[in-house]
Amino acid sequence: MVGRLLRYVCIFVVVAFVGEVAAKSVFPMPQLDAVCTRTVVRKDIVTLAPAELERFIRTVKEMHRRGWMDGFGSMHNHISHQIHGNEHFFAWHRRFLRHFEMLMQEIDPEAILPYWNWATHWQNPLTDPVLSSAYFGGNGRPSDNCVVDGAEERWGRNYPKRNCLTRKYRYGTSTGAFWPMRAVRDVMNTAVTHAQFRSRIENGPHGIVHLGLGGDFETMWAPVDVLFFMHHAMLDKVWAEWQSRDQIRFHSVDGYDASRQPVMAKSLMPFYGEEVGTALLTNGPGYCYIYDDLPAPVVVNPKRAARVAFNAELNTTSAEYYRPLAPPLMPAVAAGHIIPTVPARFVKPAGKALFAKEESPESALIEDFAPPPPLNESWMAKMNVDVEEAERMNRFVNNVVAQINSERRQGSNADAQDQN
Ligand SMILES: [Cu+2]
Repeated sequence: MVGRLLRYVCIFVVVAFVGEVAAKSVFPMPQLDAVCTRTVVRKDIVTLAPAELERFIRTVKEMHRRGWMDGFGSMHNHISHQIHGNEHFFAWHRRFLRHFEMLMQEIDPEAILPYWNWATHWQNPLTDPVLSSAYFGGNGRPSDNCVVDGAEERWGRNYPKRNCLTRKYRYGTSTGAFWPMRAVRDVMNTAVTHAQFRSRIENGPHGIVHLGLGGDFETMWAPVDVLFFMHHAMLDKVWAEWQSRDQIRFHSVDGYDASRQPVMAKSLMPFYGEEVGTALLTNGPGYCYIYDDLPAPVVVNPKRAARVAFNAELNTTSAEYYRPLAPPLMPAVAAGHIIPTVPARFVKPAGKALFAKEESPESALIEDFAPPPPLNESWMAKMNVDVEEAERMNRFVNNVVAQINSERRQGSNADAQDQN
């Protein structure tokens, strides 16, 4: 009964969405190819050669001109509750990114979606070239939050209503910190199930970037901004890296969908109606891409992979699929979802110098990195966010940043002593 009801709801959503976009412009929904005729490499946008960057920007400007960005924003908004806060998140967004890339290639067959590595400038995103006028521009202007620099300079949108493309940094002129790669890696190292991994990434680094940029970027029509696709390509890469650590992750998922039905490889992705299992390999049929700093996923027969995994347990020397992992920083989470309560951030002792007198005064010049702030409540409610998980992830990333700060202080003391 619930299933039937849900099917009608889905049909209604699809009809409403198609009707809305069709009324304004044609939004193409190409089928995935059955085979890969080539496999392309998605790169970090800041490593693109000038001609590659120019090609990318020219292509997305044409997509915008054709009204396709509105189509992506509308589509994402209509089914948002089905694709966030549950196990469709990663596979569905991978399919959505491929949809975007296929439309890019309809305009220019050589165009490839790059990713935005927000971890590179996690501590101060204002210094990130991607948010500069040479790439995709920064904050919206104060008067109306319109983006007025970069590739999307003075872009308009027609969805959800006619307006300029907006960004409104979370703290006025700053976004707040994002996640350092070390924290992302720790999640990769410690999350065992798809559900654990998805929940930690979605409620952690994924959310903090959406909220930090603000404006359209913190809404469910965020795909009207091309930066959305580069942000999610980064998340897709992180997922691909986590998958590559265990063959079985190329073949199966776990957890539940929005209506608490199990999500399996055979489950159908919202809207696209294709099996989740078809989206588990970046270089699988219809997807046909890899990431620049990850090895191409090798398709192994799942039964054989299971056998190898079993053998690996018997004989650790044949454990070819189990690379040794860095010591986890959050073992308690892996074991049972509880993070020990530790001071959330490094606090300078009030009224005291940061370092004792015998320490080098140079070291006191090093300012601590600030950790990413917590997600805010109204956004979490809108995004279907798991509030407890978001709080856990905030405590977790605070601990990682505290550790980075303490290493920097130690390193700087050691440097100072070397010079003495
Ligand atoms: Cu999304």
